[in-house]
Formats: sequence, structure tokens, C-alpha cells
Amino acid sequence: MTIPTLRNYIDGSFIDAADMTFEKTNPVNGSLIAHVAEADRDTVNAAVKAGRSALEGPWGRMTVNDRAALLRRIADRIDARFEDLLEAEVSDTGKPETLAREVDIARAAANFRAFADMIAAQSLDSYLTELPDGRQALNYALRKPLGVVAVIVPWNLPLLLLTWKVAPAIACGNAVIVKPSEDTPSSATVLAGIMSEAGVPNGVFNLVHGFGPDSAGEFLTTHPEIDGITFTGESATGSTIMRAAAPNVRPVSFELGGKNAALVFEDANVEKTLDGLMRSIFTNTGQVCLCTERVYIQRTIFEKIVSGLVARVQQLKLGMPHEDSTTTGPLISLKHREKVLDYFARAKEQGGTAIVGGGIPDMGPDLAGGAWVEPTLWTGLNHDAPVMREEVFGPVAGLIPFDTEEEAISLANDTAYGLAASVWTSDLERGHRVAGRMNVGIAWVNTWFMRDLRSPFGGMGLSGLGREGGSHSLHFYSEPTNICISLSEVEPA
Ligand code: NAD
Ligand code: 6OD
Repeated sequence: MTIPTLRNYIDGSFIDAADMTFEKTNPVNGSLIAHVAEADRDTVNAAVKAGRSALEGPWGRMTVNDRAALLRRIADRIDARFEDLLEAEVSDTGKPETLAREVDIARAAANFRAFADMIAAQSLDSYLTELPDGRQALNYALRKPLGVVAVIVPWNLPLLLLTWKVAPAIACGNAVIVKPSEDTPSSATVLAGIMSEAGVPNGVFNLVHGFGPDSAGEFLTTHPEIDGITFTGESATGSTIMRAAAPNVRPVSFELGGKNAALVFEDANVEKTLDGLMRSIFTNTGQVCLCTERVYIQRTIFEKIVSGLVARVQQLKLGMPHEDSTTTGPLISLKHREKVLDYFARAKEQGGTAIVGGGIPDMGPDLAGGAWVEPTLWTGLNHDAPVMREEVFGPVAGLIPFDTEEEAISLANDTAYGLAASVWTSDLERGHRVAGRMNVGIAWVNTWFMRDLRSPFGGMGLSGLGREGGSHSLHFYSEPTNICISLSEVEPA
């Protein structure tokens, strides 16, 4: 089989492969699936230049309705190329095809449709100003694009997270330079072709492949002509990018890591809660920023919930992505598995007991080179143990009992992160009360990862800066200019 070379896409064309390439392997079995052309500084400069030229050309004058129509065409092309995107995403990540079909690729199209609707319906600020001396004015704000926006995204939900940012950025009239993770270059490359098919003007969507430090990521974030940076990834990387953006005082929007808590109260519906916890701990092999890694369970039902979870974990089926029975894929890479296994070792040292999992599964000789790890639950860990405080980003959670609502709230909020929480209770008042006291960007009650794309999304503390979603995205990706028109016949003396 010929191994393809994935290329950078600049100014409406895939450019010849660079001198430097890196290898992309399939985490299911370690096989080589692509060579990837790594963008050097000149390539990144060319992408920025292409973005700037697009803004100065007809793209800069395109009407809102035309941009909304363009977003809908992109969504239609995503639907038409659904299977290509699915194949790209599944072979890069090893995630179950059913998951990629229902979540990753479906959400990519939904992101473009949602922001087409939102930009078409957006309203602008306007005020009739009445001064004490009787003069009047009309103040209204126009929204202009930020300019050339760097979109830097991780590997866990590659296309979903990329389009979550590209769709509103284009809706607002920006040009984008997208840098997918070095671990997941494929779906972004298919998307570049889709942009061309949908008639996106040259230079509006550019794609550069590469790594972070001393590579495409850093070349982008330190570039003086980048007008804004939107980033999803680790908290430590966010901090580095913030420093890179500081000299040019560029706006940043950060969606970062999480150490999310679930709070299970004794009045919760047990079956529904167990199903919900399984989703929130193990979806995408625990590699979703919103995944639960800390479960606080009211002591009266602790044993019932623990045994229910163990029984369900034993039903998970690790396996090949395209098999319908597969529930769980590998981690993204052997390097990431080392990190997760290091946390497993530390959990043991810190007094934890793996009541299920805790090691590497035997997947047979064909999959032995893959990044497989057992879905794992810990008991016996103290809330203060480092593994209960740092993001692991794997199929793992620690289970800890609590006695009172106040204690549960305080444990959940005792973290440097602040992304998501889920509350499991049948008491309506408690649901509202506890969710409202979670110091997070999003708190779910009796569900997890149920999304409305118009609602604010993001985190506090180490989990991020700013919000995207709905009007929050439209605000980040545009700059208002306020215009003040005097309605009075005379100016004051
Ligand atoms: P990462 O921070 O290592 O990499 C993310 C992206 O940043 C990649 O494209 C990478 O190449 C690039 N990058 C790395 N260093 C850089 C630098 N110095 N300058 C510029 N770019 C740089 O994150 P990851 O390992 O790919 O993703 C997993 C992390 O992402 C987890 O912490 C997870 O919680 C977080 N995440 C957060 C959200 C959210 O919405 N809050 C969503 C998904 C993932
Ligand atoms: O649903 C979304 O819009 C979103 N940004 C999800 C992030 C998931 C993190 O892995």
C-alpha cells in the first residue's frame, strides 16, 4: 500500500511537500499511515500573507448573507464527504467508528450550520443617546473581523474542535490558519479539500502541519501579523501561547484542560446515573476535556455505585474501530500511554486500589503495537492525592465517598481547574442548587456532554480563558467599531 503524504494548504492550493516530513502512525497497531509535510517558517509566513490578501480582496467585502450561505455549502460538502472524514478521523485516533460517526463528523457539519444561522441572525448594539442638555445621538456598533486568526487544536476530537473555531471565525469574515495536532493531521487535510470544493475564496482557509515549540505552532503564535489566537489544548501550552501573544497584545481564547468532578447523591436514579457516569468517564477512552476523573458518591450508596460501575466496565469492549461491538479504542499514542501508566503507578503508590483495570490489556499479536490501556477505576485515594488533582486524560476515575451536600460541593470545587461538573440527583431543587455552586464553565444535571451550540462554552482557572459558543464566539472573532451620529442641529458652544 502506498503511504500518502499529507500536505499544507495555502492560498487555495495544496503546496508541494516540504523538505521536512514526519510520520503519523495508527494508534490501534502502530502501523505507518501517512507522511506529513511539516510547515517551516516560510510556509507559515506564506499562509499569513495569503490570509491578509484574502481580507483585502473580495472576501473582505462579502455580505453576511453570502458568508452564511458559504458556511452552509461547507456543511453540505462535509455531509457529501462524510465517509472520507470518518476514515481520516478513525485511522488517526483509533476511536470507534460509531463514536466518530455520531459525534466527531456529525458535529463538524453542525458547527458550520449553527454559525451560519447565528451570523445571519446576529443583532448589533444600538442606543438612542439623550444628554442632559437636550442633544441626542444615535450610537451603533459595527462588527469587523479580527483579521488573520491562528486556530491551534489538539488530537482528541480533531475535526469537532477545529470546526468549532473555524466556523465562527469564517462566519465573522476572518481568514484562518489552522494547525491541527501532529497526532491527527488527516481530517484537517480532507477539510482543506472540502473548503476548495465549497468555493471558499483562496487564502480564507489555510492549513499548516507541524508541532508546537520551534515548529508551526510557535511560528504562528509569535507571528507579528497574526491578529488573534484561538487555542484548545493543555493548560501548560496555553500559558506558553499567552506569553507568545503578549508582545503584540493579541486577543486569545483558550479552552484548556479539566479535572472534572461528578457528584452522585443518594436520591439519584441509580441506573441512569451509572449509564451517565460510564459515558462521562470512558467516552473516547477518557480523552475528552469534559470527562469525569473524580467521582464523589454519597456514602449511603457508595458500594452500590462502585459495584455497578465495575460490572459495566467489565462489559466494555476494546477492539478495532470498525467493529460495531467496540466501545473503546486505544489512547492516541504510546507516548500518551506512558503518561497515563505513570499516573496508574502513582495512584498505587498513593494508596489507591484499582478495583478494575490498572494495566495494559492483552489485545493479541496483531494489536500489540497499539496504545491500549485498561479502563480503570480507583478507590482508596485521598482527595488530595496528586492523581486526584492533575489531569490524566485517560479512561480512569477515582471514586471517593462523601457525607453531606456541603462536603461534596467543597470537594468538587477544590481544584485548580474549572471546566465541567455533573450532578446526579432526583431532587430538582438540589440539582439547581448544587449545579449553580460549581466553579466551572459548564455544569450538567443528570446528563453529560449534552450541547447547545448557542450556549457559552469554556472554563475558569487552569481550564481556560474566555468563552466560545453562540454570541460569545461572534464577539471573540470580531472587533466592534462604535459609530456615534449626532442628531442635534447644533454642537455645544
Ligand atoms: P497540547 O497542548 O499538547 O497540543 C495542542 C496543540 O497545540 C497541538 O496542535 C500542538 O501541536 C500545539 N502546541 C503545542 N505546544 C505549542 C506551542 N508551544 N506553541 C504553539 N502551539 C503548540 O494538547 P494535546 O495533548 O494535543 O491535547 C490534550 C489536551 O487538550 C488536554 O489537556 C485536554 O484537556 C485539552 N483539551 C481541552 C478542551 C477544552 O475545550 N477545554 C478540549 C479538548 C482538549
Ligand atoms: O462541544 C464543544 O463545543 C467542545 N468544544 C467540546 C470540547 C471537548 C473537549 O475535549
